[in-house]
Amino acid sequence: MLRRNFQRNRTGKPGLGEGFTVKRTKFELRKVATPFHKEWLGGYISRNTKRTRQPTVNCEPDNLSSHACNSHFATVLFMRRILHIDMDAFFASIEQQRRPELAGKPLVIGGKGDPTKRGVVSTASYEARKFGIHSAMPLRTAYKLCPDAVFLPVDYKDYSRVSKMIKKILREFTPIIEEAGIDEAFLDISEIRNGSEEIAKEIKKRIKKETGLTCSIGIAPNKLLAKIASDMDKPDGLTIIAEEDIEHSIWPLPVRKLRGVGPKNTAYLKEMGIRTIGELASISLNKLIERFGKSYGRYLYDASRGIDDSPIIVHREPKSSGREITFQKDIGNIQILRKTLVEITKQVVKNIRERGYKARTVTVKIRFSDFETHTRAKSLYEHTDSFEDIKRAAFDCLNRIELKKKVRLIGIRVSKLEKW
Ligand code: DCP
Ligand code: MG
Repeated sequence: MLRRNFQRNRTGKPGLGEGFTVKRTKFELRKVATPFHKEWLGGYISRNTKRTRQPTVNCEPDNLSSHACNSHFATVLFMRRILHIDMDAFFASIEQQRRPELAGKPLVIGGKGDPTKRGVVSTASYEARKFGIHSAMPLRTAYKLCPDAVFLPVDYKDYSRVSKMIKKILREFTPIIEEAGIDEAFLDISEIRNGSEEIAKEIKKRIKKETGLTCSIGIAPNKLLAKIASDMDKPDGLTIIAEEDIEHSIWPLPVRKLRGVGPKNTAYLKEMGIRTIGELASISLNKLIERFGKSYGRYLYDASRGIDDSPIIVHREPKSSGREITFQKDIGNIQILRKTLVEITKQVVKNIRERGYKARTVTVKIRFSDFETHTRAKSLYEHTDSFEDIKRAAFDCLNRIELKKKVRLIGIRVSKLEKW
């Protein structure tokens, strides 16, 4: 893509790419260039001290020697490649997978799975969607639309298990991953050497093999476009969007396809005579700011042009997990304190186990009625999620606090967590 853009600029053809590419290129470089890349680029990096004070590349095509243009790293540097993956009819597909007799049938997942009771549709199989059934619709309405559909309750625990399997597969491709929901994620694949299509096909293959499920993938220079792309060819789709595709594949889409454009603003834009993203792109920045305010107006202006600089937010491992109880009445009875400590320890252990962590340090906190607060910590011999071990350490800590006054709060925290 980079090479194509440069060639187009070199030939001076008019269009979205001209000027636009160069400007964006500088920006992308600021965002993604690692010290390694900067070193690799060597003399190509200059400091644009006047405006941005950020390292930028002198983008005159002739200054980028052919080896830079030909290199895979040039692509890495100048254009992010963001992949968005979204599973197809996620909850319903898992059910169809574990009960093959449901495959190809209209299937509705929601509430307790009883369409005569209150509750909403979580999702419906593609076969059920043909009847007009969709997420968030009352189960009773879904039943009216398709009485022959199979209705099942939500088995969130099992869907989370499958979700974790999928995220684990994705992490094998890159650690730069943002978990955007139970069945979706953004991956920054800029630094993977293989082509976009090849990566997407490999991901699809792995997921299908290990879970039996299909997904849809979109690849684009940013999150905004990648998410739109993954939705374009569902189910089992693969759509790659480059900057030069914006005009013909994004502009005809309705404005609500843009992230952040909900029903209210869709209706408001409709009143202004704007239905498509292309129509939105024809409105001046001033007018959008006038109508929607500075921040949202600017967002709409950029988004309609496919511009989005939002970073991938990589999940940070939690550092600790804790629980505290403030008593209704200050407590002077050690037995009650011990019992409460056991209770909150149980909750904390449950929490770390569910998230697949083990802890190395246990800290107990006591706050007396006059707010004087004491903490004691104990390091464990090794990482553990054993209730008995953590409880023992918590009691050791509690015993090291002199309980000279009544207690208003007791807390436990486990830290130095590691994934297991
Ligand atoms: N979900 C839910 N309630 C909603 C929307 C979704 O419980 N209002 C759940 C059920 C979905 C899952 O989240 O299976 C993922 O949501 P998606 O929007 O990705 O929907 P699907 O994966 O079901 O279908 P699609 O193939 O359109 O992505
Ligand atoms: Mg989905």
